[in-house]
Amino acid sequence: MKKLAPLALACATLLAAPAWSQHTGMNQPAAPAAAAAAGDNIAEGVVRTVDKTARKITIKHGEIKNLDMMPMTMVFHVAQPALLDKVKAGDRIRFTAEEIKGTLVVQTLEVVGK
Ligand SMILES: [Cu+2]
Repeated sequence: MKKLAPLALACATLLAAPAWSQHTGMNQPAAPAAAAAAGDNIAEGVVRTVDKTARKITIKHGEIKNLDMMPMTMVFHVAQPALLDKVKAGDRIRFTAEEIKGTLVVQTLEVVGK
């Protein structure tokens, strides 16, 4: 028991130190991130196809943080059909998407390059 006591103390110190440093480390970037929450949800992609009749758009997109999605090519629905009027295949876009009742829906869309 005499040998265990200092060991336990050392372990407690080792565990406590990273826990504290991680905690403060995470808190510092969290504050500005929360303020720019909307900006963080903006994803980038390239339009592959536009289907105005079905109100769908196929986007080769980068990471979508709010959907926890890795880069891929996939079909999205659009919240407003008018969003599809300003894009065509090949356009580079910035967009936001949300999952609504199991369907991924583009909420906003902005062309950043042709
Ligand atoms: Cu995807």
